[in-house]
Amino acid sequence: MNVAQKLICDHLVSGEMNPGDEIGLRIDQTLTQDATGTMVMLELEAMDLVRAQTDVSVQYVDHNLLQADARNPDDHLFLRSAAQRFGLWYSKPGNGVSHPTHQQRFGRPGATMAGSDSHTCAAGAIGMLSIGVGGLEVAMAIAGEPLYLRMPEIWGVRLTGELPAWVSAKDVILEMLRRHGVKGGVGRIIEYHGPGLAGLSAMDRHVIANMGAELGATTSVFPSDDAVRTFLRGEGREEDWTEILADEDATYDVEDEIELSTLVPLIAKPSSPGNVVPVSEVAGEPVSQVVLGSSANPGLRDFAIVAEIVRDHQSEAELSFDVNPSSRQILEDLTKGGWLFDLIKAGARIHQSGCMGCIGMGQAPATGRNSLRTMPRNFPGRSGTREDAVWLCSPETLAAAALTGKITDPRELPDLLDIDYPKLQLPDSSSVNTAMLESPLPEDEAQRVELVKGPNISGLPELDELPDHIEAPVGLKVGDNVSTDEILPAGARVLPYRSNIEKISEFTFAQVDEEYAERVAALKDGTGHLVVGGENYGQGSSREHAVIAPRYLGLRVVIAKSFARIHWQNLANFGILALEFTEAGDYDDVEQGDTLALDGVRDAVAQGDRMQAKNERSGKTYELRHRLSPRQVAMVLAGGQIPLLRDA
Ligand code: MIC
Repeated sequence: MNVAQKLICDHLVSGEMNPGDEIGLRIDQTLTQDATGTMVMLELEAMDLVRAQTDVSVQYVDHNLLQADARNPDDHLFLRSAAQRFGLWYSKPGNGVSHPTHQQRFGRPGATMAGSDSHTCAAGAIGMLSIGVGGLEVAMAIAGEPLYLRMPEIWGVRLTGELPAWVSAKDVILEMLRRHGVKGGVGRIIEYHGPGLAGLSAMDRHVIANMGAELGATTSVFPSDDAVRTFLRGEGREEDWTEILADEDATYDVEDEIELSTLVPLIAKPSSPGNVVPVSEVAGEPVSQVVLGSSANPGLRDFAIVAEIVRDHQSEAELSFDVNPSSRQILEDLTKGGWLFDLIKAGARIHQSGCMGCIGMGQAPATGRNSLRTMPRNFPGRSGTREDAVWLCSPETLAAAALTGKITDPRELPDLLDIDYPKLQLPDSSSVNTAMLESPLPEDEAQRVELVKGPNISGLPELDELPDHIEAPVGLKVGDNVSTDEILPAGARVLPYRSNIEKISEFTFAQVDEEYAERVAALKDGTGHLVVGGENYGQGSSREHAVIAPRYLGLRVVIAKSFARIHWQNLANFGILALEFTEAGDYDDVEQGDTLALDGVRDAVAQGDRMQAKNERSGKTYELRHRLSPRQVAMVLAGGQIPLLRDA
């Protein structure tokens, strides 16, 4: 078996490991962050959960960090009280980005994890099977229920050779995106193997595993080998290491190879992680901001390399050089190693540990100006600037731009500025800092904790069952690869309403069509509405708000050419019927505003996978299909997982 199969086999509680079949997995650990966690905690409350059933569950606060008013701090207090009430660890605001912090403090080779963040897959770096899902699925996992998913194909990517100077792990995952695009990983687990692994540390692997989410993959997996052991030893947790390697004769459903020595510095152009080109092709573009940090380049190495490149130089005068340390541990190590000094001296603005600009929580770029970031995503408007131009690159490429004020191939730095590629000397062990981590309360104390709810925290909306006859207008028609950042925007203006569905629903699709929310709200208590989408509808984040908010506005059916995995699961969890066109051309026939009629919906969903929709304007009938499992059919019919549980 390969590593992914071993991890699945060890945790399989239902189904067979045949690609496409629904399987159930026992979940050992969960990760929630604040922007999705408030919903998860409300869901646990709705389920009357007594205590978390997992080995380890951690509630992080890393996204909604700016405290422009009382909303975010109120949510922090709510999350702390919920973590105490349900027996979770609590990682305080400023302690760090969930993914690297989890890898440093809690990750364990061989364990499974479900996380309400699409980049949960990063933990695959240390031989975990770690999957990003919607909040409700994490709530179920905390309650001890299995995680259900379709058995993915295993995509073996053999790495050979060594990375050349000025090229690093980020360029490996950008190469994957250059080759395969944002849909390339759908329905697959990416497993990295081969001799090239020897030169990649556990944090380098985190960079690669993390952005498997951008390929649409179910998760990414690395073996647990010596590099993982070295990492855990450095974190003072060598006893958590176990070796997990693919068998010598392991095979993969799909095979690919990257010879690392042939890679060049790469960059994803605005506004998709799939728009990857060599840096040299776009060199000379003016840059007004660079932002270093996030779960996509979180390691000490990623900050130290930039510090050493910019050492004794100044960042370009007009440019804003923003640095978001990924965790307090890393901040402590950057300080001890003197790297923080180099960054500050070169003109960096040092922000608190957390996601910050990655999710548009501050650091919005100026209008029409290029911003280079080491982050994982650059979907339109995600930065908080409506018409933004965000590029994704490695720390080396970022450092070159910081010094020159232009996109610059970092391999030019020796000639341009007499800077050689630094040979980093990193400490063997990291500064283990647990000052901002609170452990679960003992059960008797936990039971006495009251949830602290500020005025911004509202309950979950009532969800009624799926109607049998739907005759409703297409409230919006969108194209291919629409991301959840477009469905329910990020940014400092919207994020503080993550615990208030009524309010956040006003921002639904605002990035695409500012009038959508008002238009469809008028139909909410009448016909409701449908949305029509292209390929890979709902790519990107795990935020279930991108489903709950439009559902609150009366969305009952989405018809698309195809769906992204997490969003598709979220739609079912909240009782929205996800249907796919089966015939080319039907998508083109639909116009926004057309009324579609679907008859006998309940029987059609329950008894098969086909149904029809008639377009009253064009007179055309579309043949549609759903891919729901019987388990999902039951929840869609009931109006969602919560009413299904309540009625059980
Ligand atoms: C993201 O990177 O898009 C986020 C913000 O971390 C999301 C979660 C969210 O929307 O809260 C994700 O990746 O799932």
